[in-house]
Amino acid sequence: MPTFETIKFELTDGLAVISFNRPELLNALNSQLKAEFLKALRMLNQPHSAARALLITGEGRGFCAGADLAEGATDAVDMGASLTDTYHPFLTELANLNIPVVSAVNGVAAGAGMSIAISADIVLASRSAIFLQAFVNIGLVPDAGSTFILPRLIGLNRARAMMMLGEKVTADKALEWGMVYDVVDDDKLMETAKAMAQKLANGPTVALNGIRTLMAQSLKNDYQQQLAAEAVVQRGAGRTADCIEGVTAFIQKRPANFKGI
Ligand code: T3D
Repeated sequence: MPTFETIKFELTDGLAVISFNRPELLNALNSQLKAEFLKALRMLNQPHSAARALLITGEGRGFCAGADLAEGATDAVDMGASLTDTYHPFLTELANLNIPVVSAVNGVAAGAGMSIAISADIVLASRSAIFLQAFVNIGLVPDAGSTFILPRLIGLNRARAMMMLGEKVTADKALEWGMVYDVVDDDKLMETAKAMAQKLANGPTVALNGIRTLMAQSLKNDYQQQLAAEAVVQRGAGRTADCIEGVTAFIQKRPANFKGI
């Protein structure tokens, strides 16, 4: 297991937990953190990985304040190149994971930090969490996937307003808008998020990955294409030991014991 400094990484009972770990700067993304996050995600994407679910959160009072503005944020920097070289690799690795991803948003999620938070399959927020499309406040456009994900979650009108106004959105408002799955009291966030992520880690991994795949495809397919995609993915899920176990457990009126195969 590599040693990380700017993230914490644990893998227990099939559940991987990545915590951004620069709490004094609200877990702002410097080069080292981006590289370590990428490395951890690559480990999870190895065929032999024991991980069956991933939980992402932040240490301290923030989830992630986006790009570290103290690190090279000058007009001499080519920010397009910075995105393609240092953000897109981890965002792509995250999108390509074949396990479900939960984010536990424990505080402010701003800029690219918000992009990471809302790219999870299930977003849980603490009641004091804040979502901020901070980019416009420093003269930038939203990036790290925000312009793809956010309008799909909350619609064009709200997404555009968040992006143009650069105002903080509370967790309760994010819930009302459909940006997060649930909001829980601050002191219950990690317990709730870990229980949810562990349930996914104990689940039928092939089917869960199939759901990820189908949800991603539904963003671009028409109805007939999506029906065809469901048939392909269901063929795979229907051939797993977990499907046999699920049906057998139902008939035998007992909880299923999924193995992820
Ligand atoms: O090339 C590229 O990298 C392009 C990619 C861009 C992607 C982006 O993410 S652009 C957007 C970058 N993020 C921001 O603009 C957010 C900046 N931060 C804030 O607006 C506020 O800090 C927050 C609203 C997030 C939180 O406010 P508050 O009052 O709760 O905390 P604070 O006091 O502002 O911050 C606490 C500390 O964290 C403070 O340091 P200090 O004074 O205690 O030494 C602050 O400077 C530091 N901090 C917060 N955000 C960042 C940061 N340091 C570096 N980079 C940050 N993004």
